[in-house]
Amino acid sequence: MKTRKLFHSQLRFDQLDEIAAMSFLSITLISYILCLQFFHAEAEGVSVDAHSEVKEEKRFMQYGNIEVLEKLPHDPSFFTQGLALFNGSLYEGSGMNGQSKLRKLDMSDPSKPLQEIDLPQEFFGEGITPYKNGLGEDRLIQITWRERTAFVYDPKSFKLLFQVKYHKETSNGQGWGITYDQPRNEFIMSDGTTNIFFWDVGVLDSCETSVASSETKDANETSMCDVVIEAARSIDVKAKLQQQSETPIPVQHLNELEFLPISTIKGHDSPTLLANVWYQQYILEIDIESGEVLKLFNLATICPTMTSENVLNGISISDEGNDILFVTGKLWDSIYKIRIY
Ligand SMILES: [Ca+2]
Repeated sequence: MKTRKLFHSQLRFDQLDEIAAMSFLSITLISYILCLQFFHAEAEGVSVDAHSEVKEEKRFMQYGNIEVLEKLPHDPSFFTQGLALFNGSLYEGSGMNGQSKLRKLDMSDPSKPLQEIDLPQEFFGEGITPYKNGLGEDRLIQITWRERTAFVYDPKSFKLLFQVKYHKETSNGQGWGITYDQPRNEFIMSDGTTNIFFWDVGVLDSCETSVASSETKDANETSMCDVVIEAARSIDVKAKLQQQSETPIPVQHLNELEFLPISTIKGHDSPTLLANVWYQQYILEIDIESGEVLKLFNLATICPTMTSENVLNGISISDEGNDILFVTGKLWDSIYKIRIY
């Protein structure tokens, strides 16, 4: 946490001066993206379709659009780390030691929780996602930042079923975002680097079975399962921009994730991954096979002025269509329902 806060401070300092910020960011993807957006508006017209005659490796990232459909209230004290829809309701996880929670939101007023559970003080909550266990039962998992521990809940009863201590799951041992690819029964996880990891949900079934069969002496005691999770595969996320060289640019600090069953890109038949990037005001649509950034959605019009750590950090699909999302951020006072296209 300390390291992270120091890094935040560095970024905030740099962001005080626009020129300095542009200079600082020039070594990262966002500089290229912002420069392109600022100086080359015509780039927005470039699409994969427009280059359909060009070979696959020559494709460039597209620029998508957003339409704000609704502005809903959000708890401005909530340090949002994960947002996910289950059974018509939004679930939200928060971070910070001593303030990490899982909530089921009241959809008539999402600033209020219908149900809530706290993580112990020593855990810094991160991403959340619903999934189905091997018996087809609904579960919800919440990962943690550096504690290599996940919490598994029954999303209906809000009961904590068990904890998982995991190992070797990411490049740096950290957990940032998580989402669920149901057709492949895989978790998709970020760790704040350029890497995205995929691991078999079935790993947790043996945990759940062993927990269910064991007799817990104390009803208040949570069962713990210890597993080694080997990522089934991983991808490096990179973007190829129109004005740049042939070498794709790696995208660092991938954070909150959302699996998108149907791509927003016409003719792209595979599911994609949505990710927001720490301290940036956009969402990326990523090819889950190659790691290629297919599309960028600029959310600057709804992101509040960055004053501290109040960054964009919550993406969930809705039940109103694949292209309708809920988005929010750390300490934001609003959740937005948006359409992406
Ligand atoms: Ca999400």
